[in-house]
Amino acid sequence: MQGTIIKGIAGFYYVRVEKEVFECKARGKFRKEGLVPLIGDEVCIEVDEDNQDNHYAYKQGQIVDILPRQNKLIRPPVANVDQGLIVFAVTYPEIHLDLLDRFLIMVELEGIKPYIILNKIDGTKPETYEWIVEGYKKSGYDVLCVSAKQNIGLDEIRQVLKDKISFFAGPSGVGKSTLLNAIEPHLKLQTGDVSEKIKRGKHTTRHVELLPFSEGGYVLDTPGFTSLQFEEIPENDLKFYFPEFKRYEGQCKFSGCSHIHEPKCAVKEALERDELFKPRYENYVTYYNQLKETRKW
Ligand SMILES: Nc1nc2c(ncn2[C@@H]2O[C@H](COP(=O)(O)OP(=O)(O)OP(=O)(O)O)[C@@H](O)[C@H]2O)c(=O)[nH]1
Ligand SMILES: [Mg+2]
Ligand SMILES: [Zn+2]
Repeated sequence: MQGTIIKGIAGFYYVRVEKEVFECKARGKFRKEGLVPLIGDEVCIEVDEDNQDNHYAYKQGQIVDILPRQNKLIRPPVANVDQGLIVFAVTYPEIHLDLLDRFLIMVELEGIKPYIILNKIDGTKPETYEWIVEGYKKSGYDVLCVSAKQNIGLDEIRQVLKDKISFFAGPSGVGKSTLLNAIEPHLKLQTGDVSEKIKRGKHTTRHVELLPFSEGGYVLDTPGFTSLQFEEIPENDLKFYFPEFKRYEGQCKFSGCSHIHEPKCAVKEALERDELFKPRYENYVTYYNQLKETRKW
């Protein structure tokens, strides 16, 4: 039988085959091959024969094969997703554009469609966050401003989620679980106070799980993250993960232009004309230099 891994707990993988969920162990051969099953993996399972009169809540089985993956993320650890909703709060915790840009690169690297969700717009003046919305829209991203508390923008999110496999990611306390609860009240995901999270250094969401979305598709809640590293990208490839640079492809004087120090660079000229979002360009330069340094070491 073929199914999808919807969650993993303590060495068990929960595989959904149509409406039924099987509790499975992975065959030893995967460990030998250095292959770890991921949430979202399409797998072939063999159901144990002595399932008839067992006392477990789930039927037991074995994962015997993992089908080729469309994509794979390390954070959150998940395979075969269509899109990522990157959630930040316009108030508290404060938005770190560095973290947002790093996350966008990770998602672009895997060819996953990103959406930027700015939550907690209730009680915050648009002037304080509009420049971010403008900046990312200018960069070609879809940005949705929402409030889980006051049910603003939730229908737009529902439309985005319909029939797709989507994950919610972002720092701890931005309201990922609260948003999912507002969209799907039956989920009853645990949420927590931001100051408590910071004080105790604890994230409320502790594991990743694929949850069926009532209008079709799946959603994944994930634990918050505070930093992201991407060491494996050659610095000269970094530009490919900034979609806004594509508009100027072939227009720089030098082929293979890094858009940093070369003369007659179309990207730098566009920056002068205010066609690009400056904080993102600056992050590009920072990451480029970091990647170059890392490679040298
Ligand atoms: N004012 C306001 N507060 C919100 C909103 N959405 C969430 N919160 C609050 O933000 C806090 C954190 O919410 P969570 O949903 O636990 O955040 P999370 O992103 O899931 O955090 P982790 O699971 O730790 O990664 C809670 O106190 C929520 O009540 C919103 O739209 N407006
Ligand atoms: Mg959460
Ligand atoms: Zn250039």
